[in-house]
Amino acid sequence: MTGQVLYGINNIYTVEVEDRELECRIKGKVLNQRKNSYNPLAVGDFVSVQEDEYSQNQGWITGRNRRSNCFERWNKKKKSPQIIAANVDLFIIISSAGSPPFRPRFVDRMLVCAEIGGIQPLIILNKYDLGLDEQAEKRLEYFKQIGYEVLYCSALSGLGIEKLSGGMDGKTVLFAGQSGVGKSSLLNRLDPSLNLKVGEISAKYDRGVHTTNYAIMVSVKNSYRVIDTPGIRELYIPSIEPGDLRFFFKEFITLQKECAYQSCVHISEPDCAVKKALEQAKINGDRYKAYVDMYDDLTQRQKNAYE
Ligand SMILES: Nc1nc2c(ncn2[C@@H]2O[C@H](COP(=O)(O)OP(=O)(O)OP(=O)(O)O)[C@@H](O)[C@H]2O)c(=O)[nH]1
Ligand SMILES: [Mg+2]
Ligand SMILES: [Zn+2]
Repeated sequence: MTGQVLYGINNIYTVEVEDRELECRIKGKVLNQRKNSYNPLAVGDFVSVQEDEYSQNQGWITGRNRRSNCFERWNKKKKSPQIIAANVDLFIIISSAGSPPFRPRFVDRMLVCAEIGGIQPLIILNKYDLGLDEQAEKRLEYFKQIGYEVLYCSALSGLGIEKLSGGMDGKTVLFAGQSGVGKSSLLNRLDPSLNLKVGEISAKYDRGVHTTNYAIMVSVKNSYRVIDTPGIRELYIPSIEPGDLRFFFKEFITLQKECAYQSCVHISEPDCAVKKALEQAKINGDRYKAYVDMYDDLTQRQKNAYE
């Protein structure tokens, strides 16, 4: 039988098989691993399962199907890739206008993860009821300008909820972002019967308290599925070649044909069309800085790996 992983806690995976949920463990070392990842399975994975003969609603996972896509991050502590979710149609990057403050560079990193994973992204600015400063507004406008969809929402007032709901119809959707931005609150607003746990905002640090502690796929009103995930503290992009990072910045793609060197990474090369566009303020300076930060991080990571 084939099923889909709904969630996993301590190596026990709840797998949906037809209209049942089986509690499964992995049988032996059967999962063919592409690379030495931190977790063998992720929410959304399609797996082969064998029902246990002796106990009800329990089973064994004997294999994993190939993923159509996935959201992968670099786990710095474990020095290995970590797959957060697999086989999703839409990657919703959730940010907030305040509490915690809007962090555009976090969004930049998430966008790169979505692009690397091959998943269509959508940016949500939640807590719009708290108001938004001009600088943040401009940065969001820039995301739109380079071709990303941005949706202003408020789980509190209901702003944007209908539009969000409509855009998810028939899809499997990933909700990801920092702790406290309102991922679970938005889901509860979409379907109050979900009754997901919602946390406070730490007054001292002005950020969430990591309320959701494992990723879980839920069905919403029989029309779409959402994977709610724990807040991400620090996001490091997957370990790609530093020279490939430029391909995951939408606005560089057309420009870079005009760079003097085909291999130009737009940092210190002469006659660089991206740098020129940056000087003319056609490229957002803060987003360019996010690019350089990620590039430096990847280079450093590669260096560490050889040491
Ligand atoms: N003002 C305002 N507060 C909101 C809104 N959405 C959520 N909140 C509040 O933000 C806090 C955190 O919400 P959660 O839904 O737990 O956030 P989360 O993103 O799921 O956080 P983690 O599970 O920790 O990753 C709660 O106190 C919510 O009431 C909103 O649109 N406006
Ligand atoms: Mg949550
Ligand atoms: Zn260049």
